[in-house]
Amino acid sequence: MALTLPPLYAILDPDQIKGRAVEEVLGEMLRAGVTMVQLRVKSLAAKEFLALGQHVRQATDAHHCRLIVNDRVDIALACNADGVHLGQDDLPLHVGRKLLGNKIIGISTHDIEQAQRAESGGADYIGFGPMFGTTTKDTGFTARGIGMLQQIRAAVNIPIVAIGGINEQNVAEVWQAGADSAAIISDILGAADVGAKVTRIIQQR
Ligand code: TZP
Ligand code: MG
Repeated sequence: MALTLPPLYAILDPDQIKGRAVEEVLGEMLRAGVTMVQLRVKSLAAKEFLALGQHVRQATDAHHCRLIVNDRVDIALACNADGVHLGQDDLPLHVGRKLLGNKIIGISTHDIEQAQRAESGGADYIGFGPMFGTTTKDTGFTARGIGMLQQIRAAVNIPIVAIGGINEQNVAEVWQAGADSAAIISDILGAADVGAKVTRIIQQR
């Protein structure tokens, strides 16, 4: 069955949380109504990544929130996540599908060709970006912008998660251009009041 994504796809990345416990920030997001969380971990050993994934799974389950694990099919399976998000250099989509069955698989894309390849290969959604300038990740790509997002929208039918430099101020524009969902890291994790930030974003949809 086709996947329906919520307007906000919140990304939980421990490296982007300063001076607070990851668990506490996650709790604020969930209480504010986040229903899809991606766990993005770039600097933990597999054992710690798994332990965090298991904790995040418990907390998200308690709030009926979906959990997607970034990069790692093994960790997604081990913590019973709803799916995985794979980049162009991660395990290929067909291998992820073989291992994950009908769990959710999202694929990062940066142009129309990648987007169409992900769709024809059976991805459940695509990530598309970087939409705007961002310092959270050195993507190696220039900002794609609203015009290119509209072209991607016209080129594929599966849900689109826009990512990169999206914040409370520009999120409405991204939805308007055809993104089903907006993935946000720094604008949420860096907010003084994470719950209030999430609420202000969700309320715009
Ligand atoms: N992929 C493309 S841009 C990006 C990722 C992971 C970073 C998005 O972070 P932010 O802080 O929402 O710009
Ligand atoms: Mg990746």
